[in-house]
Amino acid sequence: QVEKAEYDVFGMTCAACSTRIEKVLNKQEGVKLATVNLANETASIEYNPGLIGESDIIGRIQKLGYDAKAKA
Ligand code: 9UX
Repeated sequence: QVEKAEYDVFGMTCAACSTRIEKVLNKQEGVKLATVNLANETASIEYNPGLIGESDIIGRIQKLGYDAKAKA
C-alpha cells in the first residue's frame, strides 16, 4: 500500500539542495515518489509504510545536513 506524507524541510538555500534531497529519497527502498519544493520548503513523499517509516525518511534528510518535521 502507499501512504503520503508532507514534511517541512529546513536549511535548503539553493535549488541544488532540493534536487539533492529528492534524488536521495527517491533511491530509498519503499519510496515511491518524493518531490521537494524549495520555495515552499516542503517535501511530499509517497511511500510504502511496510518498507520505510517516517523516522527513516527524516533521518535520511538529516544525514544530508538538513532538518525535517512532519506537517501537522
Ligand atoms: Mo546550494 Mo544546498 O550551493 O546544500 S546545494 S546551498
